[in-house]
Amino acid sequence: MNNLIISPEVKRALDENRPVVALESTIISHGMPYPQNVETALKVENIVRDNGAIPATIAIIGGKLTVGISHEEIDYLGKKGLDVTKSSRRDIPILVSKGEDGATTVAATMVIASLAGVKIFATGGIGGVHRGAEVTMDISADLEELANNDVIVVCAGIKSILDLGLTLEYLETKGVPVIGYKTDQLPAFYTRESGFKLNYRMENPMEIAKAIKVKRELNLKGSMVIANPIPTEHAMDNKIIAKAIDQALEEAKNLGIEGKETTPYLLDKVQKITEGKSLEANIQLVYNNAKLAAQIAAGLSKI
Ligand code: PSU
Ligand code: MN
Repeated sequence: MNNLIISPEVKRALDENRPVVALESTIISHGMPYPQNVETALKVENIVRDNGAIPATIAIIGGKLTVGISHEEIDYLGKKGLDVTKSSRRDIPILVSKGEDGATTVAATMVIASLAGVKIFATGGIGGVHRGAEVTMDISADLEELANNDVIVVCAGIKSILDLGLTLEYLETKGVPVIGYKTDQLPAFYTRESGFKLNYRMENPMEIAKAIKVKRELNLKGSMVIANPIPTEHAMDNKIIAKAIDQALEEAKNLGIEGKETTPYLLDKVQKITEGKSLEANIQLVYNNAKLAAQIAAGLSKI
């Protein structure tokens, strides 16, 4: 397929069945401010390497679905920020046909990772069912992708800008297991606990790799969400973050923010309200997820 470009390093690793970890690019353009976004994206790649896997940051560059973008391209997307098109599954054919750039969400990154044959993907948080979705119907395309695409996603749970309970229900309906890594609870991104109990808990990367292998052998469609709590030393105070999120939601409502602008607006607002504390937590949890994803990928290539 001539619209898919896989970097030589990633291609070689895939051909040799060595571990590869996919990384998204909306988190770079829309999830964090410059220059922290670029610094984080580059460090995440190093963490993946330090843990025995090859990083494959994914984006649409000049209409090409690119797996393993260069450091210059990471810098370009980070600087361009909100001016890059945030692209989910629906945006892919349009951007490719027009030859434009796109920063890929969890959903679009899974689509492209799957085309390239990358099996594991690390990010910060997934999209989900928004609060008030019973009226707005705002449900992230990430969830439908998790239902249908077998790329495994490692994240720090679900951010409470969303309705965590409804998001878990959606995943249950679609047959997507949510596995707590060394936890019984769904982590809530900035905090380790949400009060929502998970059905499955696993203690090491190999245990997770084995479950992934079985899922693939049985040809069960859909993903698995590996929910990895933020390290204790970086977790935020429950009350502070809950208050910031409520305030951000209120302001979004007053401004009439909707559609694909909602998630980036809320992320930015929460960062501003917490004066950067939530940004630091966000960065640390992404590092933590990159490490676990690399370990799972390494485990998977051994069995
Ligand atoms: N949640 C985060 N950080 C992020 C995102 C979500 O904590 O950067 C981004 C991801 O790229 C995710 C997207 O796929 O937002 C979801 O957007 P929407 O809700 O519009 O589907
Ligand atoms: Mn939405």
